[in-house]
Amino acid sequence: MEKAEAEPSASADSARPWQSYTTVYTNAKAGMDGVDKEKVQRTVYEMSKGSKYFENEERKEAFIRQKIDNMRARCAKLSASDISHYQMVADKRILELEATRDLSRIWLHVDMDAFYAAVETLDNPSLRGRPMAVGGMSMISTANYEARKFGVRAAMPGFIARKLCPELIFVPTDFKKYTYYSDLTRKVFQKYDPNFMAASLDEAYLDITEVCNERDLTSGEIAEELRTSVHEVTGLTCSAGVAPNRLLAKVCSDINKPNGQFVLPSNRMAVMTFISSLPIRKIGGIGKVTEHILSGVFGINTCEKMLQKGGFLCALFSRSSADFFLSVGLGLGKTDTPQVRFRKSISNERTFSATDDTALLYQKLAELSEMLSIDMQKGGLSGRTLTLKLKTASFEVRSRAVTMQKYICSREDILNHALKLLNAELPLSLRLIGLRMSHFNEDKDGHLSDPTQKTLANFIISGDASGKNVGEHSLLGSDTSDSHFMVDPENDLSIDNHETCHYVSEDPLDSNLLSDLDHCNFNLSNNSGKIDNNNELPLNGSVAKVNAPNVVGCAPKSHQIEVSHLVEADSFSFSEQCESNRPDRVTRTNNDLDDGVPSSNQKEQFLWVNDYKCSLCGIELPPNFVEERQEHFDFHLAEKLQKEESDNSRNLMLNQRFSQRDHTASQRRHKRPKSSKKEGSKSSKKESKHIPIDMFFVKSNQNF
Ligand code: TTP
Ligand code: MG
Repeated sequence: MEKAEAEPSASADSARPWQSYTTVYTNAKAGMDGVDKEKVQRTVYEMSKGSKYFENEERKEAFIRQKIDNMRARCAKLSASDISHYQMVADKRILELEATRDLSRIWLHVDMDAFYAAVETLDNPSLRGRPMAVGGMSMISTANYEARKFGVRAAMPGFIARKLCPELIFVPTDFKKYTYYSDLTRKVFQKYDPNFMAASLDEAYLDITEVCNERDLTSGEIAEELRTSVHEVTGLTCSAGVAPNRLLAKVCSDINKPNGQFVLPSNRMAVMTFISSLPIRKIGGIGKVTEHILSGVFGINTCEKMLQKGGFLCALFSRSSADFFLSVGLGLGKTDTPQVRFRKSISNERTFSATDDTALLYQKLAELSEMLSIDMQKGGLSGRTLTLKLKTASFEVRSRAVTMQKYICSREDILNHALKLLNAELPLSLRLIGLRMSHFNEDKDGHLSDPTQKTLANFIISGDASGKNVGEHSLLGSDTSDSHFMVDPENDLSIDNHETCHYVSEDPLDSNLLSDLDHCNFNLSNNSGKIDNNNELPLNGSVAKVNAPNVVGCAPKSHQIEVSHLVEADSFSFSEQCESNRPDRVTRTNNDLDDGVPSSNQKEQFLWVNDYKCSLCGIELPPNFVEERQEHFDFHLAEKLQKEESDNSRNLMLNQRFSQRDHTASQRRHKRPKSSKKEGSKSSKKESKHIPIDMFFVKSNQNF
């Protein structure tokens, strides 16, 4: 096994402090090859220094550096026999992974070029050839290729973009327009693969195996034809990548952007040659943090090195994370089209300049509610769980959810519930609001479902959940064997209706680490481990109010288990050797923190029989449906909270009726967990009960 470390650890050069400020903006997107990276880095550093964003980035950087140092120290401690053991583990695993290679399918990934910018240019041809960005001074959504030459790119604050390119033209976003054009492109995609997988408004995966065979055309010819057709229908250009799996197809579509394509032949030699020198950051699912860690600890910069350092990867990472890295080294990716696919949640969000102006925030919320309602009605959907996402002025991300007893879809209903969630947080200065609706009124076959069916309440009342489901689904065991180990950035796709959905990077490290950092509120520890069963519940709903875990500088003891509605925040830890079903959901086994109590995501795993079927309601969700599984977990949690609350009320009434009032009250006072200030002021009459998520699952697990 080669030496683990190959690169010096990142240390700040005091003369050029921006060099250690590794923002996302320096990662080249298509069209940014000739950009002076150091100039961009320096400008971003100077423009953002002292801001909240900057402080947040610095915290992340410091944390990553610390992680790199820790992991290097752990590598150094490996004995010769450890090293040879893990090398054997890696060699065996590589052989097993190789045996899963499937070269029988032809996948095409199509991605529109500078999508929003191109649509705006169609509308206003005078923009053609001039550097322009869509968005405003606080944030830009994308930039055209002329602007990219200056280092201007998506998700960059507009004021920094203007500094990089003083002539930059700003055009405000107009989502209706983008949706319209997106729909047009999808009509074209459908002709080549009726089951295409839409990954976002402007990209999709198509299995073109059949169409190539039926029409006796090469994949390159089909790609050409599809791109021409998109152009004819929309006036917009797109780029395409063809490869034997989706992971590689996505990499390929970026190679000849804009308005180009790249075909990777379906043979092992071609794949291995292609992958050998490919920078790891090109792989969907490997983001900034993973890149830094792999490079800083192991000197891994290219996919090929994943195999060379396989022993160390197996030694330091969970099996699932190591599997993902090794599979990247082999150029493996998903080739199947999921047959059973649940309709996704629908969500939207808006970023704006930070404001605490309540009227303005209400207005944003109303707009979001309206758009969500339109999207839902378009798909004939009603939903029961509404999640409000907030990003505060200091970049703390919060998520609050309510589950209603009735399905809703109207603007008024959505807004009504969203306002309750928002009002509970105000006053607050915000820079982003998002809304997500989930738990739609249909089952996996698209049939309307009865919200009262198969609920946690039924489960508790009948006491029937456990053995039956386990037995019934043991036959699914084979499906779960190795099918879920790979991080699949295109998992988060919609298939049913090709609805737009958020592309969620499933970087096994980034998603755990960064989001935790993003969501970490450093001053927020007194609520740790508590889910507030808010007494101010809407009449017909329950609110699960959860804080993201604190992981930096305020690492929680692991018995202070929390659950977050954000998948990522619920799945922290990457550097430790531990077992988990998914790289992005690895469990915490840090010896410093571990007190033997399972973490919340471990508990969530307990929910799934054979890692496939919900033991509470029988719904089937493969492990790679990360977001859906998180939502499903939330759903049961909300149900449980709701039931607990109604039980509490009933008990209270009974208690009141059957004397012992004083005695009971004094006992209750004694037992009541610490309430938040807000609750304390409002729950003097009503029984208030906090239900930590671990309590919930300890109870439920008894039935497993
Ligand atoms: P991308 O496909 O990443 O970017 P793009 O289409 O603008 O440019 P290209 O593919 O040629 O590199 O994203 C598609 C659209 O999604 C983009 O036009 C705007 C929007 N978007 C955001 O709103 N925020 C973001 O951070 C990103 C990356 C994209
Ligand atoms: Mg694009």
